[in-house]
Amino acid sequence: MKSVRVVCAHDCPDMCSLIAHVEDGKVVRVQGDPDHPYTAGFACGKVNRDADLVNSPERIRTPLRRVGAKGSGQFEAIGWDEALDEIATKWKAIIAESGPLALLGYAYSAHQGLMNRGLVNGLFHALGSSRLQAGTVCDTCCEASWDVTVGPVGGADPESVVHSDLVIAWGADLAATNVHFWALAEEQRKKRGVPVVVIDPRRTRSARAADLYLPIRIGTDAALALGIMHILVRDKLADRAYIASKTLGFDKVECDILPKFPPARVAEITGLAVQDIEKLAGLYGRAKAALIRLGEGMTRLAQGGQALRAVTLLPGVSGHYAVKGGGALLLTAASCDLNYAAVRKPSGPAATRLVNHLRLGEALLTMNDPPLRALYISANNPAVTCPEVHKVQKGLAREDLFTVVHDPFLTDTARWADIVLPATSYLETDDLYRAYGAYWMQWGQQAAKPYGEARSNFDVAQALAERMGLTDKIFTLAPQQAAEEMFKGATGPAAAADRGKLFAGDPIHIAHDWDGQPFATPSGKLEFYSEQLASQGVSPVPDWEPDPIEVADAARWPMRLLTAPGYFQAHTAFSGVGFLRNREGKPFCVLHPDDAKKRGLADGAAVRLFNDRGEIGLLLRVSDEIQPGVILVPGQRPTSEAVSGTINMLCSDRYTDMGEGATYQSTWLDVGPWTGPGTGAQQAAE
Ligand SMILES: Nc1nc2c(c(=O)[nH]1)N[C@H]1C(S)=C(S)[C@@H](COP(=O)(O)OP(=O)(O)OC[C@H]3O[C@@H](n4cnc5c(=O)[nH]c(N)nc54)[C@H](O)[C@@H]3O)O[C@H]1N2
Ligand SMILES: Nc1nc2c(c(=O)[nH]1)N[C@H]1C(S)=C(S)[C@@H](COP(=O)(O)OP(=O)(O)OC[C@H]3O[C@@H](n4cnc5c(=O)[nH]c(N)nc54)[C@H](O)[C@@H]3O)O[C@H]1N2
Ligand code: SF4
Ligand SMILES: [Mo]
Repeated sequence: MKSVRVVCAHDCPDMCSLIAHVEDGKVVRVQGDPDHPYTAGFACGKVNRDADLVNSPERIRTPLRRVGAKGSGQFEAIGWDEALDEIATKWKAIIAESGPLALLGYAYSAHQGLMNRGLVNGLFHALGSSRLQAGTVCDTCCEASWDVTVGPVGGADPESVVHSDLVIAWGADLAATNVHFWALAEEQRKKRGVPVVVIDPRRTRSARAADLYLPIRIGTDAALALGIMHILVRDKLADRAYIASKTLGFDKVECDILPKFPPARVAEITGLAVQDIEKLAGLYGRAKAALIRLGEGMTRLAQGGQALRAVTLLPGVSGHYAVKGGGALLLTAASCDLNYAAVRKPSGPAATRLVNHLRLGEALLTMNDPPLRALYISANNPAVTCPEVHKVQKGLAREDLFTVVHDPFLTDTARWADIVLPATSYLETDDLYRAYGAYWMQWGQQAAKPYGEARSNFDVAQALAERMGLTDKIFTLAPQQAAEEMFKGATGPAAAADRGKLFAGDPIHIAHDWDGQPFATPSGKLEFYSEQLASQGVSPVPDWEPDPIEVADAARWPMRLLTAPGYFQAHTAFSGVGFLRNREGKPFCVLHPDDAKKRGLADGAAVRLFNDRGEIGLLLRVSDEIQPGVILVPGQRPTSEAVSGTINMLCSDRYTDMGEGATYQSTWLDVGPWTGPGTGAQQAAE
């Protein structure tokens, strides 16, 4: 048995260094690297099972060609050359007739490696095809909000929490999505008595462990943040020197906005107790180095940008942005200045037609001049994870659409494909990684032989580039040589990395030696007033107002959707592991006991969730971890696992106020007994 140091490629801020134990070219166990300071010797509950993921008997072994009707899931095995030739022939014919805009490459984040993620995009960039405006299903709202406020620059180093005297998890279930930061925060709490506050509509695992938990009403975070500012000003806890030297426009907020948010009104809006709001403001105002971990949870709704922006401004009022261990952390990646374009944009037009990631269905159904005729999906499962899934399915069902899916598994999306290609996982390919929630960079080498005939994203992008006649050098380089290209023109700590050590597998710390949080806004300051927002027609100062469409929906439907990460499933990426599927349980929703009682719904029964967009069937869990009026649906699960359907069938593809992101939680619905095939008792017994 040998041990290979690898890097976790799953979509997660921690980017763990891992040790893969390998026997006869097969990974038999994966564990956290004890010699990586942030990973600290442990992986999460999901990745501890990654040996089961890479060796899953559910993986695809060979390329497949559709033989049945679209979506029937009937395929025949074919060879790689046959598959790649067929793809290239089709693409060339489509380009000849309709131009390259008729092609769409759709690849996002399930492989965090910069090569395996980047080169697929590089292929479509060089082909001049329509391009994916990627990430709108995920982080573009929070990123746009952070960028107009702080600028495109990383936030606090999570490891600086050793200097913090207060930690606030705001819209982030750290015990699920950021376990290494959570472990560090817990350690500070135990060792130094640093209080941990959780602000979340769900009493999550993190919330249950917190010193103070605020069960905030969904979509009201801006009001709470402004209420805290109101109290800080009232109690003379605002850092006036910091505000004067490092921020822009606070006077306007103080005059026009804060008077609207006294504690009593904030309590009314947020559903929180006045005492809790006062307690939080007192804790925050008196702390010397409070660290806010900003989660994306608060941004997954119509006014999500305003929510995150208001919270991001808080350390500007307290002055904690100046202090080690204080400030805010959303993402860190913007401060890793590698030359990404070397891989992602080798050649091709600078601008092209864009397809918003969350409106794939709409694009497939309505785009014209030219219509989308070929779709290549790599490392995504939009038939489950995109809102308005019905539209996505209708688009994928088009007979005149040539769809290729590259994935280790025959996903819901792959079932619609004309050609399916088997993909390797991170354990079967080389790549360069940099974390998006910590300041680390690392090379991960291939640990195992590919499963069956699986090939990596990088490899397939090169093979297709060759067949399409692309001559950019990047399509001929080995992964390490391609990674070297990213250092040309790079700046900052990443550029200064010792590449000998890097490519030998050593983790490289790439934290900047900042004296306080830098601001990369047009003014160079933390912007309480944003001219950029004003020019987009968005309130340039933070504010909270009810969203008119949400108000109208709330008048028609009794319940609001709360979406949260799964503990043992992350989207559908681990659905090939039976153990984890069972740990997570069959796809379920959670109702407060009052709501369940009102409808005569019992714990364990199959229930019907419905709105104007359709209906789905899930199993019911009754729990007071959420407030009445809310239906929690954790994760997005494949349709085959559920009583019926998947949650995104009920979610609209409306955009957020900033960054054109997804608004899953601006979804209203109702719930009742399941009346379709399969009864609650049968489902629960399965
Ligand atoms: N209702 C609702 N919907 C949501 C969210 C929500 O909160 N609520 N969250 C959204 C968010 S944040 C995100 S990021 C998206 C995620 O959306 P997706 O990216 O579509 O998520 P996954 O289900 O993880 O799909 C990833 C696919 O990549 C495959 N894969 C893994 N590794 C590789 C590889 O190396 N190569 C290739 N080719 N394939 C690979 C996996 O098998 C899996 O099928 O979902 C969004 N959807
Ligand atoms: N185990 C696990 N880990 C994951 C993932 C996963 O699915 N499972 N997904 C990965 C991906 S792709 C991403 S983008 C990250 C996302 O990770 P996070 O940034 O943590 O974001 P979310 O998972 O969307 O939601 C986090 C929390 O926000 C809460 N929330 C929802 N609405 C509101 C609100 O209006 N206000 C407040 N204050 N809180 C709210 C939810 O209840 C949830 O507990 O996690 C990554 N890590
Ligand atoms: S915590 Fe995140 S980075 Fe670490 S092993 Fe789990 S998924 Fe991978
Ligand atoms: Mo995400």
